[in-house]
Amino acid sequence: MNYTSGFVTIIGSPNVGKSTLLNTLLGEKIAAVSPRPQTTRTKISGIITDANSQIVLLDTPGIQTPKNRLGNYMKNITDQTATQSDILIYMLDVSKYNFEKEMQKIETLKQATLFLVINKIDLIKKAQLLPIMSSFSETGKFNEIIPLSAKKQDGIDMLIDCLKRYLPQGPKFFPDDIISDQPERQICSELIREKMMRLLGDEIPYGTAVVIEKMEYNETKNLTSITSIIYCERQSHKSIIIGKDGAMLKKIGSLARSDIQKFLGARIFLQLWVKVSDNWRNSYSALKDFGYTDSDL
Ligand SMILES: Nc1nc2c(ncn2[C@@H]2O[C@H](COP(=O)(O)OP(=O)(O)OP(=O)(O)O)[C@@H](O)[C@H]2O)c(=O)[nH]1
Ligand SMILES: [Mg+2]
Repeated sequence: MNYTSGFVTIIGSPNVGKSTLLNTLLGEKIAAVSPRPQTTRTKISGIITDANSQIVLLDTPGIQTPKNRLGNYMKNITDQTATQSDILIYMLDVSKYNFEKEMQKIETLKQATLFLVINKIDLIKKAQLLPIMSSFSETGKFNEIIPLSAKKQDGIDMLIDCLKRYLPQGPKFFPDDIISDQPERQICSELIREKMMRLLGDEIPYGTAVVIEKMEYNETKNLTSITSIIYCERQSHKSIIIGKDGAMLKKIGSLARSDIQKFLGARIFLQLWVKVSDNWRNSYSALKDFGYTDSDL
């Protein structure tokens, strides 16, 4: 009785900290986070359950103008996810925002319940925050305005309390121990791709996609064997991803293995292969093969 539940979508410009917030709220790392914009490419779900409520959080790709078919997919998935939620969280980076530009984007939103999350408050002085909050509050657009630091885990409880107050009555959609309805394979591929966003320079990581070819659990050994293919757009990129004597690929693999091990709670044997797929970001069939599927591409 009186159970509340609902879908909460987080949107905002690239790099404001949406995926960091999802991971912090869950207390587990399932979403890729990097200092580069456009890290997230698809919808990532995280489920927070307690005795009285269930929040299904949806992290989305940062709002931007598409430059290719992958970009169209990212925009569509963000737009669709935003309209399907009970509560919409618009997030901005307090250290790097433009009031007029943010408000232009916010004016286009048609959500009944809209929260403004002002992230990265650890980067400014406390005294600076109040006038910023007032200026957004004066617009009358938001049901709640919540300042926080997703990275330093400051203000998180306040956000959860606010979300719970606005959730409609509803059923428990997922069992207690489920933290995401995302396939394990997809989360693993995101954790591998994240390492490239962090380790590789220039445009190279933006042209990579990661596909899990095989994932097999051996119970007697408590070992999961994963074979994964990294696709990139050029032969020269492949050489850089592999690195001198395979050093870069080794680094990507070892960091990814550590994250996947924590996520799956099993020992991991991770094999990575690198292949070239020319101009895949504009190829409908390659996008489909790599898991970026949307009817409106
Ligand atoms: N100082 C500080 N940095 C943060 C905070 N939250 C996130 N970051 C950093 O901001 C960068 C971007 O974080 P993400 O979570 O990947 O941002 P995002 O909004 O998901 O980005 P896209 O997926 O590209 O749209 C990373 O380097 C994070 O560590 C915060 O509260 N404080
Ligand atoms: Mg993200």
